[in-house]
Amino acid sequence: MTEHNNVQTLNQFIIQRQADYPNASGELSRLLHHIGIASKIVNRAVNKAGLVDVLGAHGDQNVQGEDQQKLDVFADTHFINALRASGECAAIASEENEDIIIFDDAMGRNAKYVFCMDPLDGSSNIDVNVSIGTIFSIYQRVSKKGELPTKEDFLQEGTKQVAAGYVIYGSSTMLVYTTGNGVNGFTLDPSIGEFCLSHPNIKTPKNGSIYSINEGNYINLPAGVKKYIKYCQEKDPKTNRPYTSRYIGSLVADFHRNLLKGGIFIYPNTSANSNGKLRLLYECNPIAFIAEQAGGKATNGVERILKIKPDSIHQRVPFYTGSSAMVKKAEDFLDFFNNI
Ligand code: P6P
Repeated sequence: MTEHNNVQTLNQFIIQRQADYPNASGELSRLLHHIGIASKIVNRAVNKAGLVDVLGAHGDQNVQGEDQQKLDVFADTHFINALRASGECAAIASEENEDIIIFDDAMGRNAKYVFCMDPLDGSSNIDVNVSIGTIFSIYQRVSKKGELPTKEDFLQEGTKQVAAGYVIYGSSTMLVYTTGNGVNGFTLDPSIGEFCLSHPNIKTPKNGSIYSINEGNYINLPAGVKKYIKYCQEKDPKTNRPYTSRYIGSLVADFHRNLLKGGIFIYPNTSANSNGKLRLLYECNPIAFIAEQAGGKATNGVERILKIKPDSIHQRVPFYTGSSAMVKKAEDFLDFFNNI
């Protein structure tokens, strides 16, 4: 009996889950398998970032006007290659590319899915060894097989996601994803090069005592958010306050901690950014899908993130996500103080 016999690898899990859902297609399984491959390649580079010449800015800027770190471009390239190789992806919307990337070959034209991704989120943290992540979201295309994909394939409500997930490159590397039947977490075991099921059926606590927001933006925040921050800081043992402030400026790391321990993450609109900073398609929607599947909540302060009809692929939205009771409380403050 080897030590790994009682551990289920990602591939074994995908195949077993496919067996559980007879109408599940092999295509999604193959796509998820290739995401796993790309994640391992990126993980290897992230882990060696201090040793191999992949640190520092790439010299270009992405569509957001943000300096592209070399690892950003490395991650973007390797996920694109893995998705092309899967033969199951028709096109990609990536934070690192202004326009959609179309796989205009026989496999791509007949592929069933389109893919949204932030290939390396939090990349400004790369040089200081803070956890970073890949975030992805998968839809069935609405354009006809055999025809070229269009932007409409990507402008679908988040409720239409077929799968969503993230990879967190931290003290260990984890892949966390959902296909709409719960959330499962896999930890990479470097000794066998496999993601192994370590966090089955993740459920996030209804309440928590961690709040995550960049308080450096305080003066630019909406009144309701300012009041909610003060609420978090008041002393009230009955509601376990004051809460703890935890914010490391890497969405995947901040969200993942709160998912497991309970907490709320907020990136609201500010007087500087009227729609906030985070992008709907490849940051907020996938994280929202996971949050809801784990029993949590994700809104723009007013409505479900997953019900927002996107109007552009790099669209930004205000983002409140995590423990359902905490998100509801923050919304109550917004409702009362933003409308007085
Ligand atoms: P700020 C990283 O650049 C990112 O997109 C998210 O990972 C993170 O939550 C947010 O921006 C941090 O933004 O303005 O607080 O530095």
